[in-house]
Amino acid sequence: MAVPQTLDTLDVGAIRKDFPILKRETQEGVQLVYLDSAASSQKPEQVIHAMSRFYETEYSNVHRGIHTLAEEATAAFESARDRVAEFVGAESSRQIVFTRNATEAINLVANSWGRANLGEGDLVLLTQMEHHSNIVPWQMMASELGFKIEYAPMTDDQRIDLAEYGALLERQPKLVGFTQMSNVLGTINPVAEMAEMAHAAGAVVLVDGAQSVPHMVVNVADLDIDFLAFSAHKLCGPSGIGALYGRRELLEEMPPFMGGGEMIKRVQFDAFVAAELPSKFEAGTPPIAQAIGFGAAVDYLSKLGMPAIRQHEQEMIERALEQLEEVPGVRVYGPAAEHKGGVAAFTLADTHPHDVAQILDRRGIAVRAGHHCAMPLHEKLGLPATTRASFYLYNTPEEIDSLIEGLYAVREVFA
Ligand code: C6P
Repeated sequence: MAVPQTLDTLDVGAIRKDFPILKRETQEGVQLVYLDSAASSQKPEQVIHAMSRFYETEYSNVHRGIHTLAEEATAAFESARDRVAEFVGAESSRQIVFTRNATEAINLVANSWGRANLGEGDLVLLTQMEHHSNIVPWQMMASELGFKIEYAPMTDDQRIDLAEYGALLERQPKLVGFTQMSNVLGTINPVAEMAEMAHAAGAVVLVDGAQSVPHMVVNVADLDIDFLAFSAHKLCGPSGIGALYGRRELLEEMPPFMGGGEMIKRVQFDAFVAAELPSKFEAGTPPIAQAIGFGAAVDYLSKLGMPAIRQHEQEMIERALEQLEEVPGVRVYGPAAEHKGGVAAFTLADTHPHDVAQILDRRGIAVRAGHHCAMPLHEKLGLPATTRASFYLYNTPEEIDSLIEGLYAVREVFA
């Protein structure tokens, strides 16, 4: 299914009916208001049913058996890969490696590409707004291989400082890795421009799409990037599966990441020959039903249209920022709405973010509080923690009103 490029408005009322969990109350008489989709999204019936139908009628291991179920399960599993490839604009589904999540996809690049290409004297360039998943794997490899890591700084309004980024590129990093959308600031980075600059400096480009792929059109060919990491669970799919897109020549040259069944062509007592792509990187039994759910999730989003989803979230964040800024004591982090996805991290005077989240929870409002797996970024902002509300295709303007009322209630408790 092709991703529609036309803008359409979402029928949020109808969409909400697809998500059974949104009907629930968190306590008697307290309706759930789910504002934590940046941590993980909720799942529509279309995904839940695709997975249960698969378990009920087709389930088997894949790529191994020659019986009917094995063949049907393999076809369904590979069809899911085809649809995920199409969703991100990959030329071939061989360039989509199924992983456990975005984190594992980045670890795959750091371990496999990193081990083959990085050493003493080399540089990897990241940014100050990275999630731990795009910092720690590089730190682990750096301590083993001896390369250095630098972090491109941010402007005062918490966007990438492109001048500083350009200056760091003059040091010729071998790889540049950055998030397309910050999970704390909501900042949407100019990926195509950053990738072009990085390529001109001779670097390979890895994009962390964990927060962008669920919310906007992400096309690897248009962006001209080398690697893209993302997770199914943030885009209406199940947990336990994610994907790495890779430029074919790079994936072909990279050594396997993990060893075991499935990733080999031939094994002898003293040697092995690795399988073709993508099996080379998929050791062991894969997350089979999760792949079916992943395929159903990208079908669901494609049918609604990613531009329409982005448009809805843009409207939500504009409204949220306007209203949040009127609550006395609230400070929101990140740039203006036009540069942001549907993520608002904020502090409320000196009330601890955990207290804010706990009081909101009593009103059924689910938000996340803490460092959101971005401790260096919080340190840079001079904050131990923030409270974060994040929006998705099923959220309504009324839910923002509930959040704002909730924050006034928090203020009263701590007055
Ligand atoms: N951020 C959040 O609440 P995994 O856990 O592998 O599916 O995704 C990791 C990841 C990588 N990059 C970014 C920008 C992310 O936001 C995340 C996940 C969640 O913000 C859980 S910590």
